[in-house]
Amino acid sequence: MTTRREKSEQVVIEGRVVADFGREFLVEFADRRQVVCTRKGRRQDATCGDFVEVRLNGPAQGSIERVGTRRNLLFRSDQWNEKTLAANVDQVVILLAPKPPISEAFLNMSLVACDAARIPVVIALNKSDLPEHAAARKTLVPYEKMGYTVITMSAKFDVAPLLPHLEKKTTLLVGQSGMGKSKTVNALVLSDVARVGELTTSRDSGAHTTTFSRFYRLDKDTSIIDTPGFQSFGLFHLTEDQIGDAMPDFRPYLGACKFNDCAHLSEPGCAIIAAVGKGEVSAARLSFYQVLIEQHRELHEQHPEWKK
Ligand SMILES: Nc1nc2c(ncn2[C@@H]2O[C@H](COP(=O)(O)OP(=O)(O)O)[C@@H](O)[C@H]2O)c(=O)[nH]1
Ligand SMILES: [Mg+2]
Ligand SMILES: [Zn+2]
Repeated sequence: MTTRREKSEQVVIEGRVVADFGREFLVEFADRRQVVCTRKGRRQDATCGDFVEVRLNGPAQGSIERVGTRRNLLFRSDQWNEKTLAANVDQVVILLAPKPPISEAFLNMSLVACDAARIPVVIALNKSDLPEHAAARKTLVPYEKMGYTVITMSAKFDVAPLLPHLEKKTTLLVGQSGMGKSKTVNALVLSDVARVGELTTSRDSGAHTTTFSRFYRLDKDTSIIDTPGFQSFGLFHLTEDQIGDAMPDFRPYLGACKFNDCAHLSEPGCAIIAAVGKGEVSAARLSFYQVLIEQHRELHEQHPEWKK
């Protein structure tokens, strides 16, 4: 048993969470030493990218005593739970591919999540070596017009287009399973550290997965976080207003609707519906937003225990 006196002599070291296994965390110290840590009684309040204070219980074992204030936090949520992806990142790269095909719903939801968390985004279309690539690239032109940076790359043959965007930043890589996130990390780290195309053992999911967020250092000031594959970027935690505010193409018109509480669904005098009529906002984006708001209302009605 540890006496009180011994406890006060144990060292507290500052580090950064480099892997979030759910119950356990891998924390890296300034000297690059990594230690497996627990966080007793407060599950889920530490995540990849967090700056933490660790009390060492052994040479490679510790417990997280304190989680530092976060600059930002990206997570997704549905009616049942919230899943943190990472904290303290400089930007998010949303990785897409021509195959499996681009899900614009996933892209739009990721864009809203990042904007609501005030995290800049780069949209990267991977697998530029595939013949389906040119058609997929065309679907991203409207996003470029909204002001998003769009790049094309191939994790298999050429990650160079991504490099200038990563420099001196902590980047969180998100995307549906099979887009090439792990392959991209391996190309950047120049050794196979991330698990590519790994099949889960669980039969019902059946998807290629990385099962937890993991932080990789590319150089002193540059790092990238690989995230687990997930199919939907749930936005249950946002209010309807936050969703509208997180759409940069809507922003110039917000506040110009006839009704102050306009939800831009079918209200008369809606400035966003009018902007779609004039071709200034895309009908597809309005439709994405309206479907999202309708689903959102339905879910919140079924789960009134959640504060909106
Ligand atoms: N042709 C081609 N295949 C790729 C490319 N990047 C990844 N892949 C393949 O796509 C599959 C999924 O890659 P993975 O990195 O596991 O995707 P993740 O689920 O997003 O981490 C693997 O079979 C990769 O070899 C690419 O640039 N071109
Ligand atoms: Mg992966
Ligand atoms: Zn409106």
